[in-house]
Amino acid sequence: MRISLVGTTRSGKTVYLASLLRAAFTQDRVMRPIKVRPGADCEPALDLFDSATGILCGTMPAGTTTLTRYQFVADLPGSLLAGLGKCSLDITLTDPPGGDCMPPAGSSLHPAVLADLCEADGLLLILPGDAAKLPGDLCDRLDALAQQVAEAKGVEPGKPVFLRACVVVTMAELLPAGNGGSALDELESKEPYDLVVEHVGSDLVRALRGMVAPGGDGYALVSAMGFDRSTRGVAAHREAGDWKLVPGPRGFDEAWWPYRVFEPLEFLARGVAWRARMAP
Ligand SMILES: Nc1nc2c(ncn2[C@@H]2O[C@H](COP(=O)(O)OP(=O)(O)O)[C@@H](O)[C@H]2O)c(=O)[nH]1
Ligand SMILES: [Mg+2]
Repeated sequence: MRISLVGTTRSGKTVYLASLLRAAFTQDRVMRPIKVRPGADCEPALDLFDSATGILCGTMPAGTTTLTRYQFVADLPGSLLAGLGKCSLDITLTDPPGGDCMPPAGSSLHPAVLADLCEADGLLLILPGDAAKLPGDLCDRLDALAQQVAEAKGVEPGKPVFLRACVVVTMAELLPAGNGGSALDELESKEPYDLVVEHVGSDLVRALRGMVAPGGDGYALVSAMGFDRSTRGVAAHREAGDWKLVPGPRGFDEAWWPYRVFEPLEFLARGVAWRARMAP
């Protein structure tokens, strides 16, 4: 199954991918670990794999002036108990120069981004949990994307263009308003769907549902930078508008506690996701 990853500039795409590549190496034992690896011979993905820890700690790779196409493979293990077979996802992110793979309505998608979307069975839409990074015209951008994909694929208006689509709010640790409890406990006490609607509005849900068959829409809250294990609060620190992880004396592997980063992949692959996965 092929997945196309999209999101506006600064929505957290690169950092989320870095977290997926790095998460299989954390100290946390997970029952059925999912592994995400660079696609065969994909130089940009291999570079991202090598610099993943630095990226999570706030060292961003230099922006490129050329189109960069990243390919990854996610291996999902099977489960005899749940009657699930193994499966794998081919995940692609095409970063046009300037970085906007989801331009405002009225401007066309980059042809390479459109080509990827037309090949994809699933859409992974990254949205930033940091409201300052959320564009006001998100819904128009998603409608415009759907329309261009439908046109290019020759799909009738109103018919689904993807098998599944998942809205992924990353930096989700920033969503809880913090009324006394820890950010983690507050986040866990709410339904992802409700928080997504609160954060981006129900118009976006309507736009998403228009792209898939009934039941094909999913909602996930993830955090690449995650939580502080001892305080259960936000782990990242803000520096001049950007967030950085500072691992401290225990080192990166001991300190890093990402939040539910694999859930969107489970949903896209299988149409269901167990909330127990990667739960801190
Ligand atoms: N607090 C927090 N900030 C994040 C997280 N992921 C990304 N960010 C912030 O968002 C910025 C943009 O992320 P990036 O992945 O470069 O966005 P892209 O343009 O979509 O690739 C980063 O520099 C971080 O400051 C996260 O999980 N938590
Ligand atoms: Mg990026």
